[in-house]
Amino acid sequence: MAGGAGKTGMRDTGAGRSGQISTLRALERKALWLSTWMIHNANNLRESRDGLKVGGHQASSASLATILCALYFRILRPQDRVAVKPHASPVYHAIQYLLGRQTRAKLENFRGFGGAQSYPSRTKDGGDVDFSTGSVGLGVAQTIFGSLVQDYVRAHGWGASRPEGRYIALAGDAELDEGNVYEALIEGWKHNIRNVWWVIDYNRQSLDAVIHEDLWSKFEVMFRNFGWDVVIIKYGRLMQQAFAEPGGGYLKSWIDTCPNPLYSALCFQGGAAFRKKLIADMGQHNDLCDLIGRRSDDELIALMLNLGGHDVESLLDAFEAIDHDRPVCFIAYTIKGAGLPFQGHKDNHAGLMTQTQMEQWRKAQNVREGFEWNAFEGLDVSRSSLESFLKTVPFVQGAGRQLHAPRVEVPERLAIPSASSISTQQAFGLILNELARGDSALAQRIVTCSPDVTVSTNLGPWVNRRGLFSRHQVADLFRHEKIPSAYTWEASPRGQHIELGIAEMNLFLLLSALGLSAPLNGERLLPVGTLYDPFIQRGLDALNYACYQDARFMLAATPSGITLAPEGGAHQSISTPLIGMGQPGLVSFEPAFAHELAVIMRWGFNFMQQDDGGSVYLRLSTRPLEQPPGEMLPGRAEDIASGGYWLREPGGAARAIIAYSGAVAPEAIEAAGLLGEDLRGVGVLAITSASRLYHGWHGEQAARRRGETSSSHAAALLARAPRDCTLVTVIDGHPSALAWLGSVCGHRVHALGVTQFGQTGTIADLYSYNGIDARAIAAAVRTIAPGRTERYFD
Ligand SMILES: Cc1ncc(C[n+]2csc(CCOP(=O)(O)OP(=O)(O)O)c2C)c(N)n1
Ligand SMILES: [Mg+2]
Repeated sequence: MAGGAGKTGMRDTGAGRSGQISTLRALERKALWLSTWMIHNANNLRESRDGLKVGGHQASSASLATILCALYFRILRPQDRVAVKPHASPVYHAIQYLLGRQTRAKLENFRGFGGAQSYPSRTKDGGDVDFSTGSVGLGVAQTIFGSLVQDYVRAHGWGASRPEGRYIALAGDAELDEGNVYEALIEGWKHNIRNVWWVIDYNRQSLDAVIHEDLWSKFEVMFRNFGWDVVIIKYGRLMQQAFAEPGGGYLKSWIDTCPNPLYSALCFQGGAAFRKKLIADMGQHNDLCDLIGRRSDDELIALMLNLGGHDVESLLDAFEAIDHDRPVCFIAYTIKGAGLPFQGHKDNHAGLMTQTQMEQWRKAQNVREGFEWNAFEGLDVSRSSLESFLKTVPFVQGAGRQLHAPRVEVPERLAIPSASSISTQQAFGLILNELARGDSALAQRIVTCSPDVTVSTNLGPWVNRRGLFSRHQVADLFRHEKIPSAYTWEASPRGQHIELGIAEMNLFLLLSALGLSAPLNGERLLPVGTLYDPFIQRGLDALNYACYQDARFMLAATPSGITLAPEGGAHQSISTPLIGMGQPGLVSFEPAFAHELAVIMRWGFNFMQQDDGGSVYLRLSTRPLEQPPGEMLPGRAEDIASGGYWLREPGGAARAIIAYSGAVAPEAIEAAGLLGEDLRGVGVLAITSASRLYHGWHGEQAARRRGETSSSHAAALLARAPRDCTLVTVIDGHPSALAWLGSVCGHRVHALGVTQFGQTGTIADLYSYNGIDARAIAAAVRTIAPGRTERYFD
């Protein structure tokens, strides 16, 4: 066995084992009770406050309750990392409560402000949520990348003193409709992943309805195809015992061939309905009729509900049998809503028990009124044995499960590429190359990754020096054959670049996993990912997901805008500056010059490590620009990092200022020159980060509303422009990204930018076509600052 995750538990088959099973069954009942009560309680509160009643996912929770109990109370170790299907959040919280890891107050306030979250959230629910979930499919796929990062960390010689963990996803069956799951599966296979378990809650229901027949067989083939083991947990102990009785074979084949919707409907209808149907279909088999006849309606429905995923013993057997580190997919058969009045009903996703049903359910659970939150109420296992069992649960042994890693020292400054004409994309490659040449702590902890655009985003020099990561040595055959190539493509466990296939979703999930390495592995990594800017939109939900989890990474998106001119409309990005501003957890920058980028990257590596920091998005260009001569002025680096600086201060009598971002710098400067002969003192404001400026200004307004004094960088910059001058903004992106600047000090604005799908052409063609060339900028100034400037615009 290669991995340290190893066996999951001691396989005890004697009296100890049966005691354990009955304790687990009691806990399972309690977890289910608490989850339904929590939802009922929350909905009553909501209804009285807002008139809103929403589904609380009682059915989804019931579906997964046994599986979660088997895992959390017995199988999981503190080092294991789990993504729980979003709609099982109530039962997840109930289990944490039983383990003493969740407070009653939070449960009472489930779905309320500051209460336990509707979907498990690592930032809001705290320590034991390893991966947030909510947007289905992402948490599942995240486990693949989490395990890859664990391998990366250990291959680099870090964290060896800690036991290796498993990365486990509890997935709904309909989650596997999400394409990103398969993208991740392919990537996982390429990277030879280990220590991953996916447990599929195969309740054959999604939100709207009962799903297609035989999906399991497709899953099975697919997972095996990608090198996974597949374990099907279909029949519980009661079923297995019944199958061994005379006539049991007929029962088994009836179950196996029963269509999903029918099985679900019969579960909803109950034991009598099952009896009727079984006799109608198989009444000619006397021994089967006897088998059924020996059971009351209650016993018959208990038997038919005893699918593998509802039988803790069968689940433990399946989990404990795994003694290797290969990835495993468990397909656990369940009934959505099992045990509750709407079990199996196709509409049960948002189903809620009525007051009367809840009352009956409470009595059936032996829970006295007023004792609903009591963890030990109404169980047939003594409080003391439950308490001593809970104390020995492996998952809660040891210190907290969230780890910490020291800060990685970032040098005082990053070397600025010296070329006189260079693009920000080239500068990015050179800055990383310079880091790669040295052996600073920063260089050691940087991990780069890219979805098949490593070379075309200028990561090549870094990869040449630092190598590709793979758990096994892989030689560069071209090099071996002495075929000249600019790039070394050699992989080893020491490599610092993770090469991905094209799927951008995977890039963001990997960045998310790398960016959580400090809390999950106790080892800080500083991930840098590259992609083409327009394709951020392809992975946007995963980017949002990474930020929601507070993963920390740096994203270099290049080329961007229409400035990639001849590449054409399909590769041009227009609205990404707005994503950069609108995405919480992400700070975006769009520098024009190499020295700005060096300052921003340095700032970014620090920001990624601050408790109140976040991730960084660099929107970079392939357009080489003449670099401004001379040294940076004092204070300039701070201004660049804060979002902007005056490239040319406005004169006291200035009637116009031009604010630009990124690759259109030469046009802004040229326009100011054109205007300068007649309009005196036109200022040029370099916006390095609209997002930093905006958030600073927004924060200032919020502070003022609270009665605090505050000032923002945007306000400080714009206060230097005369009050009545006009502001022309220009960006190779959506104009609204900068248009708001006028509101800071009340300047009139004319916002230029790109609002339509692009064209191919030269930069000059496209800037002119979209009205962001020097002429158009100057013309915009003319419309809002009329004066003697007309002669330039004929
Ligand atoms: C990306 C995304 N799309 C849609 C939804 C809305 N949604 C929530 S649950 C669900 C179906 C879940 O079915 P399954 O995964 O089988 O879980 P079950 O309800 O059976 O527990 C859908 C479509 C979502 N949460 N995320
Ligand atoms: Mg389902």
